[in-house]
Amino acid sequence: MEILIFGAGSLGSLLGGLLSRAHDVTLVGRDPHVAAVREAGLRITGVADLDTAPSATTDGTGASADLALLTVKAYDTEAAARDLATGDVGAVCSLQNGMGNETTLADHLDVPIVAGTATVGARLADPGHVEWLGRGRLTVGPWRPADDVETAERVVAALRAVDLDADVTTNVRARLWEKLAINAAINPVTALARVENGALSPPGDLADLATTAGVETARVARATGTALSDAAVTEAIEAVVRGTARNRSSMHQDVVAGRRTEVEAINGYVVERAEVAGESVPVNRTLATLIRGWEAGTGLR
Ligand code: KPL
Repeated sequence: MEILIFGAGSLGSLLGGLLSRAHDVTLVGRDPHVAAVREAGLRITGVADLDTAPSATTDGTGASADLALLTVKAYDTEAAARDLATGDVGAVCSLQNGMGNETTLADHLDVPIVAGTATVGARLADPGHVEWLGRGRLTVGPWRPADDVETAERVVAALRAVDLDADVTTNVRARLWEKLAINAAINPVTALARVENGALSPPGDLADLATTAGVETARVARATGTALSDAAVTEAIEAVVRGTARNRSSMHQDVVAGRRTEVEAINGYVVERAEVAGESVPVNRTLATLIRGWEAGTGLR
């Protein structure tokens, strides 16, 4: 299968490198990482150690592929969708953090849209080198009623062909809310405390804070029509903390690198939806305020 990885950061590069063992993969990303991959290939270390050689480019316009896997930051989805619309892709699958990405894709692209989540731990160690710090799993499903399940099944088959743990769900909205709760819990707490995900293992104050953010998110999910229990969310957060203990969350990586974060698509989204539903989410509100305050103080907003 010809696969375009749109967003060759840590997760995109890891998936692209792994998929290139069985598929024709092109990474779309930024220099100096893209230049390093073109020159010497992409090295993966951690859960597995391997040298891979996907194609790589900084230009995402006019590309053709059977499938585009979207791994750009949530605030770059619109730009990515516009670039993809100038080319010819058979289907698009978002594996991004946060909510709202699929709606943006559907606004710009007339192809099947697959929504998905990834709980894989990954870190870009150096240009051309990605660390795989948590095996994780990928769950994907058709986004709209018109999006056939076969496309999602083809995505899963492509991922499984390189031994990634992947499943199809027919209720991807529930899975997106669960992943939102995981990110709302782990990402801002690890970013603000500057700790690896494993520092949120219970018992402990950081674990309690993260769980409260996750449980608030589950309450908003239920208030807006998605069944998601507090127990399921608490278990899911604990499982991801265990499975990615040595990873720095993407928001932690962003803060350390002085980059804008995905707070609006994560805790910001929870706060916004809570307001509409008349729910109170004080922990998400506080975490969002602190991350926004850091972004403002760093000149990022
Ligand atoms: O999605 C992630 C992220 O860091 O954004 C998790 C799964 C929490 C891994 O760190």
